[in-house]
Amino acid sequence: ATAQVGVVGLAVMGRNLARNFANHGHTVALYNRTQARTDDLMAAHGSDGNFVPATSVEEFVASLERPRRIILMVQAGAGTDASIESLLPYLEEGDIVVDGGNANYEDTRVREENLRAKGLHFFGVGISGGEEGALNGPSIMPGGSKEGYAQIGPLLEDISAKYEGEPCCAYIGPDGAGHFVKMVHNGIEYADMQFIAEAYDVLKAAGLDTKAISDAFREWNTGDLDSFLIEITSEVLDQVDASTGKALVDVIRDAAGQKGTGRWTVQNALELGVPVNTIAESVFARSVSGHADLRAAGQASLTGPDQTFTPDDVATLVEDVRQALWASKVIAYAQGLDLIRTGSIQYGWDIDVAEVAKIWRAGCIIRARLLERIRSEYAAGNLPTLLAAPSISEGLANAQKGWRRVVADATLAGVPVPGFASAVSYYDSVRAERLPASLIQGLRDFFGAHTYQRVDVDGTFHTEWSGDRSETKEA
Ligand code: NBP
Repeated sequence: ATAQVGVVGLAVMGRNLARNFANHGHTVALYNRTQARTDDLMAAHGSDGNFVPATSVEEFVASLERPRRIILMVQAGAGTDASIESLLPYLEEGDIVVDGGNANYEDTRVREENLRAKGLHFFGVGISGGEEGALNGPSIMPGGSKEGYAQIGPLLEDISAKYEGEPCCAYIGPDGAGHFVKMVHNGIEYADMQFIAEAYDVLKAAGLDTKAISDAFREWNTGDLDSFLIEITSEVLDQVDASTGKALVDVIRDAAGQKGTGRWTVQNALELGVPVNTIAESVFARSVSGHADLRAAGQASLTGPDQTFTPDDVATLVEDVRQALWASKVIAYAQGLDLIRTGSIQYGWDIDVAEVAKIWRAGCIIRARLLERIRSEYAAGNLPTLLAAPSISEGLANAQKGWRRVVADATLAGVPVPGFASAVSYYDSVRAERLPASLIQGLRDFFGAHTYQRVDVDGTFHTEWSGDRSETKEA
C-alpha cells in the first residue's frame, strides 16, 4: 500500500482532482469503471506526479494506505451508489469514503448513516470551481464526522483554493451539511447569473452595443462587484462567432439549461418555510426561457407598452444598473444564507455561516469581493439576516435609488427583470412595518374560519361572517 488518497471516477472532475492531489505531492491511486479513462490519464499525465493506476476495485483498495481515503467523482446518484457497493467488500473499519459529486443532501444523509453502521466514515463534499477549479484549487465544503475530518480534512485543505493563504475548505458539519451548503451555493449562483443577464438585457434595450456592455462589466469588476462571474461575462460578451461574425451571445439560443441544484434549493426552502423569492425567480426565469410553446404563444398574442427604453443619460443608467446588480446580489446572498442557517437548525448541523462565506471567497463559481465583507459581518456577531449587518444595510440604502429606477424603467419599457424586481420586493417586504397579510387573514377567516390574531389583545379570534359579524375569542 503506497497511495495516500484514491480517486474513483476519472471523467473531467475526477481526472483533474487526481492531478491536483499529485501536483501537491500526494501519491494517488486511480480507478475508473471503464479502464480507458485510467489509461488516458496515465498516458497524458502519468509522469506529472505519483499515480498508482488500478484495473480492479480490489487492486485499487489494496494500493491505499490505511485508513483508506477514497474520493468518488462519479455521476451523482446511481453512479455513487454503484461505486460504494463495489468498494464495500474490500473496505475496513475506519476507512473514509468521500462523495465529491453533486449529490442531494438527503441522499448523503442516508449514505452516511448506512456507512457509519458499517464502521466507515462517509463524507458528502461539495466541490465548486468546475474543471479548472478541480485542477488548480476548488472551494470545498465537507460534511461528515469530525473524527473522519481529522483524517481527510488536511488533504482537502491542501488541494483547495487559497484566499490570501487561507484554504477555501473547512469542516461544515455532520452528514449532509456539506452537500446542503453546496446546493445553496448553486442556488445563489443561479441568482447571480440571472442578475447579470438582466443587467445585460436592460443595457441592450437602452441601445448599448455588446462592446459597450462588455466594457461596463469590465469596469464594474474593478469595484464592489468584483467577482468571477462578472469577470467572465466580459469574456463571453467579447467572443465573436467565427461563422457569422456576430457576437457569439447573439447566436446562442436563448434557452437556459439546468441540472437540478437550483430547483433543489427552492424545493428545500419551500419545505423549511424560508423565503428565497429571488433565487426561485432565477430558477423560474430559466424555465420560462426554455418553455418554447409558452413563449411562442406569448409572442403571437401579447402586446407590450408603447414606451421604449430611452435613458436621458447613458452613464447614469450604467451606474443605476450597477447598483441594481449589487443590491440584488446582496439580497440573494441574504436569502441563501438564511436557508443555510435554518437548515442548520433543522438538522442540528451547527453550521458557522462566517466559515461558509470564508471558503467561498476563492475557488468557487460565486467567488466575489462581497464575500469577505459577509464573512467579517457574520464573524462579528450572530445575525438574524445578512441585511441586518450595518455595512450591508447602509450599502442597500445607498443603492436603492438606482435599483428602483432600473426596475421601474425596465417595467415601463416592457423589459423583464424578474430577479431585480423580486429582490426589491423582498427588501421592501422585510423592512415594512405592516404587510397586507392582515387582509389575507381576514379573507381566510371569512371563507374557512381559519381565525386570526389581533395587534392589541392576545388570543385567537373569529368573526361570525355569515351571522351577525360579531367577534368571538377562541377558547
Ligand atoms: P460525470 O458526472 O459525467 O460522470 C462520469 C463518471 O461517472 C465516469 O467516471 C463514469 O464512469 C462514472 N460512472 C457512471 Br456515469 N456510472 C457509474 C457507475 N454505475 N459505476 C461507476 N462509475 C460510474 O463526470 P464529471 O462531470 O466529472 O462529474 C463528476 C461529479 O462531479 C458529478 O457528480 C458532478 O455532478 C460533480 N461536479 C461536476 C462539476 C463540473 O463542472 N463538471 C462541478 C462540480 C461537481 P465510466 O467512465 O465508466 O462511464
